[in-house]
Amino acid sequence: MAHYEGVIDRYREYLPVTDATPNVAMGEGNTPLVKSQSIGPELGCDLYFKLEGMNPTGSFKDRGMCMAVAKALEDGKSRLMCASTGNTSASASAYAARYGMEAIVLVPAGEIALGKLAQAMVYGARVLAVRGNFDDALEIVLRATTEMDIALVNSVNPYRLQGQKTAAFEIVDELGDAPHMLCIPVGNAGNITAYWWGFKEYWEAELSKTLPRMMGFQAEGASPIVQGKRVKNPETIATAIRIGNPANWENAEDARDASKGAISAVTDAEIIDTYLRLARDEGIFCEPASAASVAGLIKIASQGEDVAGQTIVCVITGNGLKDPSTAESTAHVELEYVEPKYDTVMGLLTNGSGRGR
Ligand code: AN7
Repeated sequence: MAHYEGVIDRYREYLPVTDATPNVAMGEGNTPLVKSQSIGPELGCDLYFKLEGMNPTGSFKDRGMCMAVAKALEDGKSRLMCASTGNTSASASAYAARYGMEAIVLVPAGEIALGKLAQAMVYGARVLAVRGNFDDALEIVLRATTEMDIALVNSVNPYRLQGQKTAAFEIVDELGDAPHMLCIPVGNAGNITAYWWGFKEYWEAELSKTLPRMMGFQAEGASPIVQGKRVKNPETIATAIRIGNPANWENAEDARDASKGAISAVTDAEIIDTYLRLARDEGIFCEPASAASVAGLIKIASQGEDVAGQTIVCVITGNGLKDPSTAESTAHVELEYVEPKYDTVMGLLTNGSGRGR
């Protein structure tokens, strides 16, 4: 079997690389496609989870970041910059560290999950905590990177989406064809765009027979595409997708319309229910934003969307370990403090009914 260090060497022929493009890699991609054993059977469909939290920095962002950093290096850049709800900054910081670049990341102050902030700090990025939201930060970054010689690595950088489309290739390579539906959370709408491009490219190359319907899900309090208008003060517990003015808005509408899909909203309560269910019934600990894809599928099925017998892939975009605060505040598990004595522990186990669930 061939050894690949990442998505650039594995899918080289489909990516905008030249002999001058360095192979920027630390094991991105090649993520597991795991079959659902509770939710899928309940809905009567063949449901798979694409576990993007298995990427090197714990989210799908690495697939596109390696590509963006490779092109920045090829272009002679020594600094990179992004605005981020957390995962993009973690990924950018990691690749910058590995390839000797300086990373400057702008994050919404107080609205980024602890694990993501920890990553940017430990990787050695310069972290600017903006007293505003993601949309404010992105506006500043877009302007700064046109005025200074700094590589912009948000998903408006076209190389990001080129790298991210490899996730669609992996799904088709593994299933032998595209699924009927792809369910995916939508924030800046880069990922839904990238997957659609990937599926189309394989289909045009006759590597798949069909195209999937692209089913995107936004959090209700941050659902500009669903509402058809910019959301000034986006709010959701899923901070990764707390975005009111998505950078890839039109591309996402194209993906939705061309694939006969839909972009709809799920509430925070639905997100958290599914977040806990994924962990407790499937063994999958994802971050809240990622649970939106599955919450959305459950919701549309309950509203009459016919999913029976279909092959469906839900993209689990990020690892649950990123957001320990949400885990603690939603799991409602009380620790049972106990003296370090065998008899006391045994007493608890034989008397008690077991708490937690
Ligand atoms: C776990 O890191 O926008 O629709 O700045 O972290 O492509 O934006 C993250 C987005 C879904 C939405 N799931 O993807 C950022 C950022 C997780 C995410 C999304 C994000 P896009």
